[in-house]
Amino acid sequence: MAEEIDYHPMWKDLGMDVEAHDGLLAAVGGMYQDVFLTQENRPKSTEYLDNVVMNIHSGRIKEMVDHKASDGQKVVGSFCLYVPEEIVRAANGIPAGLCSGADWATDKVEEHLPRNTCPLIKSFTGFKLGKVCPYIESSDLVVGENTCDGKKKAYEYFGTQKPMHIMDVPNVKNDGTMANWKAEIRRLAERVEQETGTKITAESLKEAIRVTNDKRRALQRLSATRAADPVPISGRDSLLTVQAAFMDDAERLTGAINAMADECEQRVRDGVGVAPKGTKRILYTGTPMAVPFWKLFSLIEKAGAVIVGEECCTGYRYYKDLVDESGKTVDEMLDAIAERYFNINCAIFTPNPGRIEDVMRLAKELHADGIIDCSLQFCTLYDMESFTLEKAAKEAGIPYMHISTDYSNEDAGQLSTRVEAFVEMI
Ligand code: BJ8
Repeated sequence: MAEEIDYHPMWKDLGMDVEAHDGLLAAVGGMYQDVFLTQENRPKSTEYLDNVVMNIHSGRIKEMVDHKASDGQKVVGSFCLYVPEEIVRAANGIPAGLCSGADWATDKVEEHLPRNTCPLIKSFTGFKLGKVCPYIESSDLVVGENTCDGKKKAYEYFGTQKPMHIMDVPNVKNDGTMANWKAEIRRLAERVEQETGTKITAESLKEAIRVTNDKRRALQRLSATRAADPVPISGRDSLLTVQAAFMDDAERLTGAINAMADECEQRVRDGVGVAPKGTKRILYTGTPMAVPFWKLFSLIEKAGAVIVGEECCTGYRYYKDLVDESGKTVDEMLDAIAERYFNINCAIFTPNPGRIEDVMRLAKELHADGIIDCSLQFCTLYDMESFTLEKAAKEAGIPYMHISTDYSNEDAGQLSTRVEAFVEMI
C-alpha cells in the first residue's frame, strides 16, 4: 500500500488556512463523488482524472514546491486563456491556472469588491483572502489581463496581495492591434524572464511550443471522437480534462489524454457509448468553468442529455489552434505565439463574429441537437453576445437556450426544470 503523505505541513508553509482548507477539500471531494463517480460506462482511462482531482491541492502542489526548491523554478499563475503558457515554460517557469470556481470568503470579498461582481472574480479574490488556494499561495508571479472591466479593476486589489504583471489584451482585431499585441507578448516574456532569472532561448521556446502543441493535439484527438453516436465520453469528463490542462504536468497529462483518445476511438469502432445511441446532444458555449464549478454540466447530463462539445475557454478555445512550429528564432516564435493567441474568440472583442462561426460550425460537426449558452451572473460581455448567438442559432434552425447562473446551488432546482424542458423539446 502506498504511504499516506500528510500535506498539512506543506500547506502551513505556504501560509494557508489549513483548517478552512480541509473543509474545502471535503466539500470538493463530495461534489466529485456525486458529479463524476456516479456516471455509468465511463471510459476506464478517465481514472487518471480521478487521480488529478485527488491530488489537485496536494500531490501536484508538492511537485511544484519540490521543483521550486530543487531546480529554482518559479510558478506563474494566471486566470485567462490569453496568457501563453509556452512563454512561462520556455523561461523555466511552471504555468498554473489559479482557483476561481467556487464561492469563498464572500463577506471579506465584499469589503473590496461590489456585491454585483461576476462570481469568477469574487471567487479568486475570496480564495486569496481566505488563504485556501495552494496555486495562488505558491505563485511567484500572477499574470492578469485587462479583458473584462470586472477583472481588470479587481486586479488593482489583487495586486496588493501578490506580485502581478498585467497584459494589455486588445479588444478589436486589426493590423494595428496585432502589432500592439506582439509587443505585449514580448513585454510578458521579459517580465517572466526577470522573475525566473532564465533567458528564453530559441531552443527552450521551440521545446515549450512542442510540449504545449502536443497537449492540444491530444485534446483535438479526444474531441474528434465526440462526433460519434453513441458518444464515447461524457461532457463532464471532457470538461475536467481541459480543466486539468491548466494545472497538471503537461507531458504526463498529454500521455493520459492520448490514452483516453485511444480508448474512445476504440469505443467508437465498437459502438460503445457513455450514453445510449440517440441521446440528445448538447453543445455548450459561454463563460469558462473553473474547478469545481461542475453544476451546469452535471445537471444537463443528469437531465438525460449528453454534452458533445464546449465552445469556451475550458474547452475548444483551449485546444483549437496550435502555435506554428516552423519559427527558427525567438522573435519568429514569439510572433507565432502572438498570432495563435490573437485568434481566441473571447467576447471581449468587438465585433466578435469568429465565436458565432465557431459555435455554428461545432454544432454541425458534432451533430448537436441544441445549444446551451451560459454566462456567469453579471458578465455583460457574454450576456450581450447571447442575443447575436440566439439569432444565428434560429437562422440555422438549432434550438438554443441561454442561462445565467452563479456558483451557488440555490438555482439548481429551477435550472434542472428549465434544462429538462429544453431537452424534451429538442
Ligand atoms: S479569454 S472568457 S478566460 S476573459 S465571466 S471574469 S469575462 S465578467 S472569464 Fe475569460 Fe479570458 Fe475571455 Fe476566456 Fe469577466 Fe465575464 Fe466574469 Fe469572465
